[in-house]
Amino acid sequence: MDVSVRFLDDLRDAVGPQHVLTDADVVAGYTSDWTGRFVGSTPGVVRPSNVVEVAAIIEACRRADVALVPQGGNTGLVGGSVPLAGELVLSTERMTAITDVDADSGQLTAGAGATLAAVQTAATEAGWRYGVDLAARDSATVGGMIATNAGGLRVIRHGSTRRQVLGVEAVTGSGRVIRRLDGLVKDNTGYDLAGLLCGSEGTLGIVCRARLALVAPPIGVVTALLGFADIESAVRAGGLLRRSVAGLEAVEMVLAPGAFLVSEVTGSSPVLDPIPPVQLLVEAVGPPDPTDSLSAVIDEVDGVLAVAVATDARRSQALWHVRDAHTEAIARVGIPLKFDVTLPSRRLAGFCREVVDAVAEVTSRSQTWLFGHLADGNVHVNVTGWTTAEAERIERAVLARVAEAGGSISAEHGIGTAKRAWLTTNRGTPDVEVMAAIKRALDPDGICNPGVLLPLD
Ligand code: FAD
Ligand code: 2HG
Ligand code: ZN
Repeated sequence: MDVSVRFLDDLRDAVGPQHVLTDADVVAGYTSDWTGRFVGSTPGVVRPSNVVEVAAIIEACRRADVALVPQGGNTGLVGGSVPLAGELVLSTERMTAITDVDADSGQLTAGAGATLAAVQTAATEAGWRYGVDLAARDSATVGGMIATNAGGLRVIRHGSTRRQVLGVEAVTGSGRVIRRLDGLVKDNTGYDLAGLLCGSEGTLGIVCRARLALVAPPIGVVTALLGFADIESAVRAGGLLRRSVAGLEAVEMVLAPGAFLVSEVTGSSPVLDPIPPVQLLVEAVGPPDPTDSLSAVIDEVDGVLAVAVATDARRSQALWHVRDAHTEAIARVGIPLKFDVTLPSRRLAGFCREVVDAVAEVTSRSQTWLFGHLADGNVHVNVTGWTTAEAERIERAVLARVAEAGGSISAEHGIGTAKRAWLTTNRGTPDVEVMAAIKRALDPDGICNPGVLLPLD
């Protein structure tokens, strides 16, 4: 997209000349996504430090009819954070302040560019904990996590990002500043605008700050790795664990091919050896100390082939490794096609079997990797070894099957550019029409991330 000298001058006036990057080598660092699958170009990267500067950028974009893509940690996995049609990039990397930490109410205010790890540290220092965790914690930002309504590893206990957000400060595409950072736990004064921005993927406006609720810190953590012969047994175990273990925080699934890959790529010895066909990583927290109650329930689980248990942080990390390292390990095999789907629990095991065969029918050279958040019915399907000519057929093999099974084509990563063609199939025309009306109301000039989420007309 060509932009005028006048437009760039307006941006420089808004944020200071040193925060408008146009050097080709420098901006190249903002134009490709984490997977390497989505690569674009941009006339510049603008780096505001606060809401006033963001509002001025939005105003300049509206005047000049220039579209922008908000970018946080750029760890998104659906091609939503990069300028695929030559948009301006608005980077939140300077908006990192964490302020107004309230140890009494368990709340803090975080800038959109603050990383998840920084929020977790601030929460811990205040004697609390942040409810969301995911492996990209060192780079993923508060703004990106709100925009994608990120889920992660503890959704069964604390919910996705939306549940942690008490209010936001944001600038809509129409230039309006909305701000509710008082941290009211109860507030029924009309539409929930912060909730609306959760999962909006930068299409309605820019999140600048958020008031986040914290959760009580755990006292006593027990982690277990359980081996099973098949996914059916693992799903049944997940149900029993959920109804029997009070402080259950995680029930994550990995399969043997992924576990072998993690061992090979990272040079680590598998905790369960021989590697079983299916493993569940289970974590429960106290108070009271959950070790005995989790062990008692594990004794009742049918079909357990092997067990490892950890009650200290170092050993627990060793158990988590096989799950945490999956995304990075798969990236070493090749650029993956990523699908992030939810199935009704009763369809999960069947889907996992069928999807591997369905992808193999499209191309026998590809490899399908399955893992995910079993207790949420959320499976991550990654396919490596595909060619561009095969991508669309693989997409159909996976996503049509999900839609038919009554599942969701995006459990937690969002629609981005990768899945926008599938949104109407999954949500239906009335839903998508309402979404488009909301988009028009908040972003009448269509300047905020126009290439993502909503299908092309
Ligand atoms: P970006 O990638 O920069 O942007 C993501 C989207 O948000 C884009 O559409 C962008 O335009 C928009 N956006 C960014 N900032 C703003 C803002 N301030 N205002 C408005 N819109 C904005 N995701 C999960 O849900 N669960 C997981 O368990 C998980 N694990 C991961 C593990 C790894 C190793 C990796 C690489 C990714 C993982 N992800 C996971 C995906 C990713 O981390 C999340 O989607 C995260 O929320 C993205 O944050 P980000 O700051 O990197 O956002
Ligand atoms: C996870 O659960 C993330 O580890 C990433 O959501 C999933 O790499 C993926 O497909
Ligand atoms: Zn996930």
